Amino acid sequence: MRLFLALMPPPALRRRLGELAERAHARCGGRRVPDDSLHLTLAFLGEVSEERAEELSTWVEGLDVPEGKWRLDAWGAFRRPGILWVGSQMPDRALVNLQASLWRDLEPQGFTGRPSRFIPHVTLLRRARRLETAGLSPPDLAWPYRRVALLRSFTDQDGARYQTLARSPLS
Ligand code: 2AM
Repeated sequence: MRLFLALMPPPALRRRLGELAERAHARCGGRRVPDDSLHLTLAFLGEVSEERAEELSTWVEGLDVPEGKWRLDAWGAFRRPGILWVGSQMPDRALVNLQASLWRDLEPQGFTGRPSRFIPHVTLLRRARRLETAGLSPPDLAWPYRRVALLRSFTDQDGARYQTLARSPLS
């Protein structure tokens, strides 16, 4: 199964992110990520066996995640796959530290997908027709977080769907 670690937004923020996705979609087209699927990826783990997934769940359930607040104040894009995202002008130090601490545990477990540069972002649109955000008012949202989720990604007729396998305890 395909697994990744992420932060999932609290419900009120999820709605606000959904509104941003709606505005971005009206301007840029493409496939809007459904509200239920909005997330911040901290580590993409790729294909993992069921046994490995159980070990990862146990590890996640024992993680001590410091709580934090991420400020989202910028639009951004990854040109090649046509991804439009919301994130921050400067990578948030606490999130960068959290991502690094997760990879410090994952690498000795044999996971090799650590990106050379971590750009914290929430994907709102995939395969956007245009990636022009100049006409959109800048985002100004705060994301309070306390725990990390281990998610399974699978595809159905509506595109990618996610299932939560485990969550770290509340800090
Ligand atoms: P995203 O955060 O930019 O959308 C689940 O598939 C999540 O893991 C996606 O949201 C995606 O990033 C990220 N992801 C998917 N495939 C990936 C890959 N090959 N390398 C890195 N991240 C990937």
